[in-house]
Amino acid sequence: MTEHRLSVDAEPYEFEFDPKRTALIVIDMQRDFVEPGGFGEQLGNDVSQLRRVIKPLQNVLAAMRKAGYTVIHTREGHRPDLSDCPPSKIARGRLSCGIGDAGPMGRILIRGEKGHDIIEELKPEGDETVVDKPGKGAFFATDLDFILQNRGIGSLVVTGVTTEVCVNTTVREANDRGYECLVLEDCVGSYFPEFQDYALRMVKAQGGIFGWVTSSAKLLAAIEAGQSVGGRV
Ligand code: TIU
Repeated sequence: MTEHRLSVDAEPYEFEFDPKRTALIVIDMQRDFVEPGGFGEQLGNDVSQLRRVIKPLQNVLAAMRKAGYTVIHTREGHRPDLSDCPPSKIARGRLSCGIGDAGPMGRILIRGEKGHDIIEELKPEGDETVVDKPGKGAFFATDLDFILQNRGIGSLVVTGVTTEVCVNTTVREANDRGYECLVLEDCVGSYFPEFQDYALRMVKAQGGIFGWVTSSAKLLAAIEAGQSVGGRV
């Protein structure tokens, strides 16, 4: 297979990738994080802060689906018996209504409950992979690495929530495993504006210590200028 590389304007310098070996990863765009009544709100957060990523992420999803890229969604959550949830995670925050407890959208962060699922606007389509993860990082205690290896993926376009928690943890895990990560600044969101700023700066500092950062507009321009992936690896 001949390599067909695209380049996108990014920080700290241009990000080069082979579309056939690149996947879009959409992290934890679940009701429990972006709608009232879920885990995010129970932690004391204003969920409306995260909703600004929905529209640009819809555009990126549509363009990358159309061009034939691999698309992977993740969901943070646990088995109904909580056997995959560390007691320390359940206890954290001393919440009156926390992980496993009944909330307005079902049991909080429990697989199969309404709140745990991905929001309607960004629902997985067709054979897109959904990775259920018990931790903040998408590689911890999941088969994500195995799936990416089987598909020959070496680069990740990273989107989702929250920038400083699950996105940052996943980028660090991916980087240590040899993946090259491009984070889309308008497609990742934080409950805290200052954390958004610093979490992105942490990724791209020191010559791109964990990866690259760009905007969805710049990535879409690069994808449109290139050709479609033309079938998976
Ligand atoms: N609390 C917070 O900012 N995030 C999480 O608990 N999970 C994810 O980021 N997905």
